[in-house]
Amino acid sequence: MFTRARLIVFQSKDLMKKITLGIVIFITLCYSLHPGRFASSYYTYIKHNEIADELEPSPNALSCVKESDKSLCSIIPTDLENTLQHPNISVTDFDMKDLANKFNVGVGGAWKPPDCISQHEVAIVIPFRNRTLQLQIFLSYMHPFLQRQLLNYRIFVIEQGTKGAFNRAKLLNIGYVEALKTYAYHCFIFHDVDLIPQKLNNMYACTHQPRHMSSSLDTFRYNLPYQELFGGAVAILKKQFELVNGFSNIFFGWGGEDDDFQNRIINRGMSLCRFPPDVARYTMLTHAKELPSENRFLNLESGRERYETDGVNTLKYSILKIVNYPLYTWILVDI
Ligand code: NGS
Repeated sequence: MFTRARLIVFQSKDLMKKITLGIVIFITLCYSLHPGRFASSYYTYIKHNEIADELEPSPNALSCVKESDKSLCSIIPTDLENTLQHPNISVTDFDMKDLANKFNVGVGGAWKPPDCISQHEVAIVIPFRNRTLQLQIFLSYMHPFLQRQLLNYRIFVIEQGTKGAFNRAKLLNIGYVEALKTYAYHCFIFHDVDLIPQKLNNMYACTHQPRHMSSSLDTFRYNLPYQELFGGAVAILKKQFELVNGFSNIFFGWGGEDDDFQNRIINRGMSLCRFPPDVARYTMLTHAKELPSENRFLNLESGRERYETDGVNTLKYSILKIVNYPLYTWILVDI
């Protein structure tokens, strides 16, 4: 009897050891598969009172002002009250038509302040396919939002015209190249169509270091899923994007391309920044989750070997159509 009891105690101890070992192996495996393992946290959190100093004005705007009778717009307008913004999720085609007139949006979705020279010359690039309603909600919300910030901006929607896996990163590279054909933008914002900023003081402009803009997302309960995340909406200066050779072109399907982009930036010795969480607040429009790509971890792991040989410098695509719609420039591409 005594021996049997000892045997049971021994066996359960052994079982506990095995369970503990299993848990340790599981955690180690999860960690090693997680994209965050390729980088520790390089983020600086900009404080509220530092935001104005951290914004990088466009040199072109600064030189334009010398030849103009207008003065520079302030780097952050003072009237960006901190109220929560709500997107109108039942926009109609009529609202869309009305918007361009009401907000004086120029053809192709471009606008600049009429009374002063904006210090921010920004191309907003949206990778797109099959999300028409979200695009309408986004545009109807964003034009008034961006105008309140007194930006010189234009919205470019880059649509993958071909079937097969979506290639977000390649569409963003195309947006960069095509936007520069229309104007010498100094700042690029790469932005998913389903993200709606909730704070007007979240400036859609570039900071000295590349910025992760959508770091406080309602679907993540305003927490980051992992510290290194650089997806959703990011702002980067043209010169920095050039330096990292843009995004990799080989990430077909969901996931990993944003982690690779972050690795490229860190590899070039830059650091990253974020606005305070109460400024960087976003709401995400609902949609079905995309199917993760099977190759994403392999592509990510071998990314470093391709920084120089896979990016804007090797980008190949053909334009199927370009239309300057009243609210955005639509570029349909075969990738
Ligand atoms: C990571 C993905 C990123 C993605 C992030 C957040 O796991 O591309 O989740 O996605 N990296 C890999 O798959 C290697 S989210 O939850 O916002 O859809 O951006």
